[in-house]
Amino acid sequence: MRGQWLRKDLLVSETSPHPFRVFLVNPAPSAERIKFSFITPRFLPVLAAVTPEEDFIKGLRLIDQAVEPFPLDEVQPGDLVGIGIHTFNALHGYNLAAKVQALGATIIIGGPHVSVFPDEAAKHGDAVVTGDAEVVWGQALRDYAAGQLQPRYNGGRVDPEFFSPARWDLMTLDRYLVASVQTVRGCPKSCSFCSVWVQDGRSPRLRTNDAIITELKALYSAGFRLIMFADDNFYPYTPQDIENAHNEELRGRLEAGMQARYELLERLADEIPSDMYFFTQITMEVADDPKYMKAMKKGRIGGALIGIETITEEGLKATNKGFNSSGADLARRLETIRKEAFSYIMGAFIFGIETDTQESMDQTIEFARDCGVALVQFIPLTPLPGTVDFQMMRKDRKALKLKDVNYDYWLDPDHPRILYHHPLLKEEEILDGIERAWRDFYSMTSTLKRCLRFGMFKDLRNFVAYFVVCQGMLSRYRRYGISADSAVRGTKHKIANVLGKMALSLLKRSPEAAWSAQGTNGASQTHEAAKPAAGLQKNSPAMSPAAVDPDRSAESQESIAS
Ligand code: B12
Ligand code: SF4
Repeated sequence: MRGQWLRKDLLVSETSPHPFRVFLVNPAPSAERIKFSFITPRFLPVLAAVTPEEDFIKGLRLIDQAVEPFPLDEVQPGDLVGIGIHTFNALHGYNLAAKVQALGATIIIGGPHVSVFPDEAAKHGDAVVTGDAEVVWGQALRDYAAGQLQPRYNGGRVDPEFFSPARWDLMTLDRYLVASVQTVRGCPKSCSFCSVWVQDGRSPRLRTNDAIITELKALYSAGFRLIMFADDNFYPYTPQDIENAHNEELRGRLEAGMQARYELLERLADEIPSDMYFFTQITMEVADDPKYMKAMKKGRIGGALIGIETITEEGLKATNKGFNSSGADLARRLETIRKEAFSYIMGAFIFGIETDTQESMDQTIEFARDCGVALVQFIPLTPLPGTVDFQMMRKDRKALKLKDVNYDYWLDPDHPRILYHHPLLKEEEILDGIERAWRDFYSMTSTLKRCLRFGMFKDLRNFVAYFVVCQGMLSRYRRYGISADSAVRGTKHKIANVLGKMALSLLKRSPEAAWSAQGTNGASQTHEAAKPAAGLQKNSPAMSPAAVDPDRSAESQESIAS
């Protein structure tokens, strides 16, 4: 009921849509804010790009709470606030929704968590959007303007031609080290702890290469030199997948998909300036595909997150990850990738798999230290909503026994990091294993040894950058893994901010005057009525914070990088 009288007042008839402002927000804890973030939350500029350019939208503002506070004092009755949540920031999103609703604004909630629990999200917002929002977002806004907002919108899985470029001109880009660009959605695998294949599907949807290249050029002009391809799996089909295709039509489709990948990698090499590098997420199967590895190297894919998860055969079986290797073959594959494809592997490991033991954790720590990966993350196995693990644990059909079967841990800010009883390990042992693993890998000694092994001392800038990133990983991501920064708690601010500034100054360039050379009006990287650079879609008017709060505008112009 909150705020309803205000909306009733404002919602007019279908024929005369009421004007309103749109805020889009990536919620994050506000208490321990750090002023920089590793990666841009892509949904913000993507939704901005598909926000219709209609007179009833008075302004559009993007807020990433990981790097800036939400401007509650600017919200007016009748405004519309879109909140995007994944499981780990759902609670922050719901809390923000309550505050904003009390001010008379209307709330629409979307994001991966909503697609799994629309009923839960519906309790906190006026409407929820499940699935991809590229198509339904505009509809929801039009409905709202006409006073006919529906409680549910299902965006489904849109075809790749609807994947939208992002409105980077509306983001405060000097806060981010890396920009995220999506090239594919979906993954053909079916790992038990992952919700990607359930939500995004097992048929990879490839974005067009033209759209990708145009967006990369614009980001280059904005100063980015590192891009994350925010893909579930950058290697959509293996030669085996193509060989095993059960009919010609499917085989043709998969082959065309791979052809498009090769063309993309070729174009990265030919059309994107050679000091821009890319990293992504990929399966280790690529080690057995020399042609693709060569193409990745040429396309300057400098690194990728590889889900190693576990070094044991039983662990791979328990997670339905049989396409990974264990033992000597695992070491061989990683080394092949490092030599043939890209130097920087980020190995992602999980502790707490039902077959894990004290011994296997110790061996994993040792393996990680010696296997030639440049970065690691160790996280506890956590049953994510929408995964097979979640379903099985809730039905008590797994060796890991939930402490409380109906406990919605994401709604509890103090939930334990280990949510189950493990058959072979105590909770403290798993947590201790994780802590030791991070500290071992990122200790000064291990880091310097890796620098020596990879010959990093030859290039001072490279060495310093790597060292800073390693220390940043330890201080910022030790407890919750590498993240969108939207769920991180307990990080030491000052250290993280200093390291963030150093990393930004080492790895980014000032936005070129080329924003204007690329056909813009030369507006700087503030929200201030910036026109999109080439490849950035022209759209709804950006709200100028300067118009509402001069102090904030000054803050947004202060360049962390400089
Ligand atoms: C790239 C990526 C990362 C990167 C970068 C994250 C970033 N800042 O972008 C890295 C590696 C850092 C990362 C980390 C993590 N990630 Co991640 N990540 C992704 C990935 C592959 C792509 C994200 C992306 O940019 N998508 C592109 C945008 C456009 O899509 P989108 O965000 O889903 O938004 C669309 C819709 O959801 C919807 N929508 C979203 N918000 C809103 C809001 C409104 C109002 C509306 C209407 C619609 C809407 O519209 C958008 C357009 O269609 C996704 C999987 C995926 N395919 O999305 C996983 C994913 C988001 N990550 C996930 C997880 C679990 C994590 C980690 C917790 C893993 C870990 N333990 O380390 C961390 C931590 C996250 C955190 N704490 O903040 C899960 C979340 C699952 C869940 N139930 O919430 C996903 C879905 C993958 C999975 N395993 O299932 N991730
Ligand atoms: S963990 Fe990786 S390989 Fe497995 S289903 Fe998820 S995205 Fe695909």
